[in-house]
Amino acid sequence: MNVSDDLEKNQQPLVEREWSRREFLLGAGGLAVVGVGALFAKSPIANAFQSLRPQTTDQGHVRLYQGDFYFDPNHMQWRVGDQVTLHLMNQSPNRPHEMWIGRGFDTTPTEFGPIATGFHTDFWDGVHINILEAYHVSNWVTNNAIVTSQVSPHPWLVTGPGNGNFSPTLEPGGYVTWSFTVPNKPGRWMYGCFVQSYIHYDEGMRGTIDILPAKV
Ligand SMILES: [Cu+2]
Repeated sequence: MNVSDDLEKNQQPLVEREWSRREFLLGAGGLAVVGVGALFAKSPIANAFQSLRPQTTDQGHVRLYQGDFYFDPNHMQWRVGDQVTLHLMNQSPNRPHEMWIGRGFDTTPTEFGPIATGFHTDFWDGVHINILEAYHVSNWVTNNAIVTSQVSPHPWLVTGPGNGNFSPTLEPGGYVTWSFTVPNKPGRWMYGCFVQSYIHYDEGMRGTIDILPAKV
């Protein structure tokens, strides 16, 4: 018997043990999932769970990450009247990103046809915001939002209408935090980044926010 045969012989049971253990774990896991699923499907808890699920809202501190080219998460659910403190962080190592919230598109004609360059309706119109934190901000257009408090200094703040929609633009590694009360604008809204016109948005820097009516 040579050395390699001997090794093979010694290792064989080990491999088998590993395999069977993995198989056991997978099998047990599968069974557990099926078991819980079956239990839920039959129990009234399933119905309660389903009816509760659409009610889940992002409130309090909400974290939203920007990257090349995505928002994480790309869906949020807010409720009218809730207090939200939004932390927006640009995790890109080398690209600036912005964040608009709106509905409908404004388009610009190009040689390839019209492209969307921003949202037509600005979600932030008339909304009171408190700017709590700002780090490595290129600029922050406030448009028709009402800034009730802000950090200082704030040379990056571009106040008043006529400069585009409400949108902070963050440098790589930058972040901002602002708080607001979710305005009475229920329904589906979109968020997105329109840096380089439509390119970031088209590459995936977009998401949706469902705003639920106020709790009665
Ligand atoms: Cu972007």
